[in-house]
Amino acid sequence: MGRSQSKLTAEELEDLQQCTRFDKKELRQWYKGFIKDCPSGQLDKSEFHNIYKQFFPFGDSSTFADYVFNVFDTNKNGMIEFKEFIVALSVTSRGNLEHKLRWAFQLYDIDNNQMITYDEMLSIVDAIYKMVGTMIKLPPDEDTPEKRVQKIFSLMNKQKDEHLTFDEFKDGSMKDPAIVQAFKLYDGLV
Ligand SMILES: [Ca+2]
Ligand SMILES: [Ca+2]
Ligand SMILES: [Ca+2]
Repeated sequence: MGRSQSKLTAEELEDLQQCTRFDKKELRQWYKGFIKDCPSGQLDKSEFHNIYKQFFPFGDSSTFADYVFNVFDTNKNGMIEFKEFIVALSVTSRGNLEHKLRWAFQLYDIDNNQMITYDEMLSIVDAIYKMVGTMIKLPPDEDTPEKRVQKIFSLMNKQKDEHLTFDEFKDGSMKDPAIVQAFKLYDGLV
């Protein structure tokens, strides 16, 4: 769906309905809004940055926005097409907890090898702190990205190796609402 068009075709609607939890009416509305903001039919990185800037005008959201962008951009062509946008939106707004956690896992798993390393988690948390750090007050044992990641990572890392698997990430997230909370941060953004 790289080309620009004012309306979705019947086949496209059918396909999108299969891939999301939106009905046709909602899909048409989202499409209308998407095309209004992105007449080319694609959302590029700088437009994506601008969305985050509106929500976090005092922090630096660009790094975090880049990581989120990469999760949206499933075909890795450097653009977010409507289908990518609406599928991600469906997961983050209407997916069940497992789906949401899978999505969050992809965000943290920067190199996409199905494992989260300490460094990957630190990169994401660091980006979140840069974006919101001055807006929220954190407990002393979590007031730097390093402290927070050390805490969360060791909490989740049941199998004491160098990385988190999805199961570790899932179990840990269910036990520590703080992770799901961090994840909610962008839940409301898209
Ligand atoms: Ca894409
Ligand atoms: Ca990884
Ligand atoms: Ca592990």
